Amino acid sequence: MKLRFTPNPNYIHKVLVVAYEAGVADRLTYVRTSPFDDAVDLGRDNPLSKVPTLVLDDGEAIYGGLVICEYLDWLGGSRLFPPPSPVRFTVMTRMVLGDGLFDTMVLLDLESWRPKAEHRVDYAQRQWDKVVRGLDRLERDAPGFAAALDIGQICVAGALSRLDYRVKPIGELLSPIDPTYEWRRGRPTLARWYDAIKQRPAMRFTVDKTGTTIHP
Ligand SMILES: N[C@@H](CCC(=O)N[C@@H](CS)C(=O)NCC(=O)O)C(=O)O
Repeated sequence: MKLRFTPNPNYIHKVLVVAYEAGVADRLTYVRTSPFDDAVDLGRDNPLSKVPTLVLDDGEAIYGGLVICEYLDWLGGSRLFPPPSPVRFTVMTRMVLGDGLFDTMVLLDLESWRPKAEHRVDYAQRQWDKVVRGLDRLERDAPGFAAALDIGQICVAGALSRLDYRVKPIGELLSPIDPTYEWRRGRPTLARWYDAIKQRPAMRFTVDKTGTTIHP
């Protein structure tokens, strides 16, 4: 199986965490793919031309990071996705919130690449409001996070790591909105939970630019 993705050791990648926790990380070949490089043939595997994309040994592709996560969880029998039950819906909703916050940070990132004079402050404000509301919800819910790791927690950890990935252009974009953009402030429970969970080996498992795995 070939995983096409953008490796970035600066933040937690949900597919890598699931691959590691499910015990299937060594069954994957990791192929660094930049979706923004027109020369790349990603569109052949995934019409949406997005990473992550998982290409199976028979050439069929699975895409949508969360679908890839569920596939790897099923392959490894690891139960990071709970079976149908009320708990599953709680976990899956948390999964969507965490993943949505990550995607919102990507949108802010893309906006920050525009020349500073062209930054759309109203657009950035709208995206940032989602981040603030999401973080406040997670601070409220954090005491109830299950002791066992699940896909909801993995996606929340991914989002928080993305918020910690503080590159200068994002700071410039957010400066008229929230100059510190420090998610930990006023959210001590979430911060404590994150500091503990990011010590798990799976959260530190990564892949370098050549596709070589770096085990914690
Ligand atoms: N939440 C989605 C996000 C996929 C996504 O938007 N990936 C970006 C990573 S930078 C991408 O490939 N963008 C390329 C594009 O939008 O053309 C997932 O996990 O599959």
